[in-house]
Amino acid sequence: MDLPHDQTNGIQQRRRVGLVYDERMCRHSTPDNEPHPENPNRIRAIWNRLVSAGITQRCEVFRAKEVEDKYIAAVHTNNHINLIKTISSKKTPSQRNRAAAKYNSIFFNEGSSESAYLAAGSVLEVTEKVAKGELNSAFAIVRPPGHHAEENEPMGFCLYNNVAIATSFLLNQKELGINKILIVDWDVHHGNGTQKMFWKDPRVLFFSVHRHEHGYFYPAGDDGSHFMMGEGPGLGYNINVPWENGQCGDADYVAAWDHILIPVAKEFKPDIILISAGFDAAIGDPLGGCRITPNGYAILLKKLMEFSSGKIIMALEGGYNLTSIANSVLACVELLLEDKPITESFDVYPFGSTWRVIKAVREELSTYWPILADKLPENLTSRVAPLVPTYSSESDDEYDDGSNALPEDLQEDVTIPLSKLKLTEDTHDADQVTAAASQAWRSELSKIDVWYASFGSNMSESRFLCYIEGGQAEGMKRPCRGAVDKSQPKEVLWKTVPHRLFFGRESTVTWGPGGVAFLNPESNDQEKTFMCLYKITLEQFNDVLLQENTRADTSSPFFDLKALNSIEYEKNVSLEALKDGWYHNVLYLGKESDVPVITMTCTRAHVEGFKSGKIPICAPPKEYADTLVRGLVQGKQLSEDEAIAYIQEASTKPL
Ligand code: X5A
Ligand code: ZN
Repeated sequence: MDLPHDQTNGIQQRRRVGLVYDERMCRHSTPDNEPHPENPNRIRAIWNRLVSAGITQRCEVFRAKEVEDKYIAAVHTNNHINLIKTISSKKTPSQRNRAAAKYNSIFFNEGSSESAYLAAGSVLEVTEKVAKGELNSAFAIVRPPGHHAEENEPMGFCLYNNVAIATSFLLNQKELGINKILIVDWDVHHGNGTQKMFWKDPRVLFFSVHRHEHGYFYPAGDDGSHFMMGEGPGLGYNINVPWENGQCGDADYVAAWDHILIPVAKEFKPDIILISAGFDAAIGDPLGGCRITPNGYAILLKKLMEFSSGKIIMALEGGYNLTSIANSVLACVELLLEDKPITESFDVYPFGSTWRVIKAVREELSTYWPILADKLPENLTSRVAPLVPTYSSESDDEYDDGSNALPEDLQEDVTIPLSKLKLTEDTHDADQVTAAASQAWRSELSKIDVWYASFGSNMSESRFLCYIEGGQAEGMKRPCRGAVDKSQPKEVLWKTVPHRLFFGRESTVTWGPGGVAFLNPESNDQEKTFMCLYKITLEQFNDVLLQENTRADTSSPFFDLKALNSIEYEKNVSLEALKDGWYHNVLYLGKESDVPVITMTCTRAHVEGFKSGKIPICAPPKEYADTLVRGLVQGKQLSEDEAIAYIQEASTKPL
């Protein structure tokens, strides 16, 4: 036993730390155990690391318990509970696949229901024990994760919102005397589900720091922006720190703590803290592209231990590099056990963009938290680390193997101290230089024109312009962000191509239930598909690609000059960086007045999936079909009746 660490003035001050782990949470997996970053080995790796470090013997270990429906019902709809409850028992594998396809980044198998109930139950159980003082703190090693799950929608690998369920449990058990709860969400992705559940509730201060990329990073959109501050009585009790770029590490996170979270927490005085502890901002993570070290996580945790008499519950969220997550969790649990002193490293400064974000957050929130109104000293914020330009390495790609997430020489050891990171000393304008460098591809590609040929809803000009100017056209359920360069297409023209138009998938976020248009990349002389061509720059084409495939980082183009030059010979180029989007296959359709005509559609492999029935062929929803008809009629290609018949044929004829 490590007695020396546990003694203060000769009195043993053993901290009671709870751990929940249960092999049954490994039963949730992809249908045929297809490779997926959110897989059972994540929690196994963490548990094994704690066992081999001798940590589990120093903690109180619990098996998982299933949560009761009444506690879930405090944050989820009955409809959602029924979906998760019945997904395993009452469905066949193909019914489950079809159900999962309706949601964003969700898979189901026969073990999903049980795992979801155990994950939520585990977090709830240790939360209750910490609240009652039976434990000082706890770590719940659970999966599936929870923070993306919304009231009525599983999302982003999350089924039940574990942390939200535990939080509302505490609020409803009045005898526990918990009136103010701080949720710290340090997963690299925004905690959209949790944010929405406590949006109007001043008893819950929700703080999320995440990679945002101006709304391009998962979960794309504005929910994670720092303007989202809560509403009504909850106004000011929702704090988002949206990083503009990847690569953020210990120095950036410590700065967000020191200059936003900690001063606010001092005012708020939480009775208890729950951490949505994803470790996908860890160095080496394949999805996050950030660089927090295990020691960095320990620093962030230590800074929270001074509140709520150390009552902290950590619940695992994301984190996809097994070594990184195991070492990071180990560092956190060791700190919960010992509260040992940790040295902060000042070898590396935050990025210029980090200070920009922190200043913007402080300014926006200072109305509600006057402590944030003070101006940060110039000598603090002028010291910045340069951002290293990256090439197509940080797309938020579920199946990325992570080999691109770190510079070559850092891939071996994920626990490398900050001092080894090759970041040079401060230069005053380093940030401007590097921010520009990371978007340097834009100016080059802005000089090249292409015809973007549309065959689906983009044939309606007002709908296509949403991808350029931003906005929401008739029938769309969500707005688009638009391109960086918002200039109008230079020309519009129509043509037909010998390719088959068809409709597939069951539902999309923009149009709701129903199929959307695809063009078979294989040509066929019997077919004739109308296409509306927009002359735009290659830069804008890349922004359209990004929006059609909703993901990723913009520090490099996806379809660059090299790709444009080769496509004439290769006919289509399937873009690896966007490979789990539905429109990442760029197809060459010839030239018009010497300018290449390109479109984006699914891959040939997808077409095989549609043919075999693995991916559903599905008629378009009314709003979507109406938009196509509008496009064809306004473009003077067909009369309304002809356009309706054209869509009808494409949606009924077998592939
Ligand atoms: C919990 C978590 C990430 C979802 C990414 C989907 N989810 N591309 O980290
Ligand atoms: Zn995450």
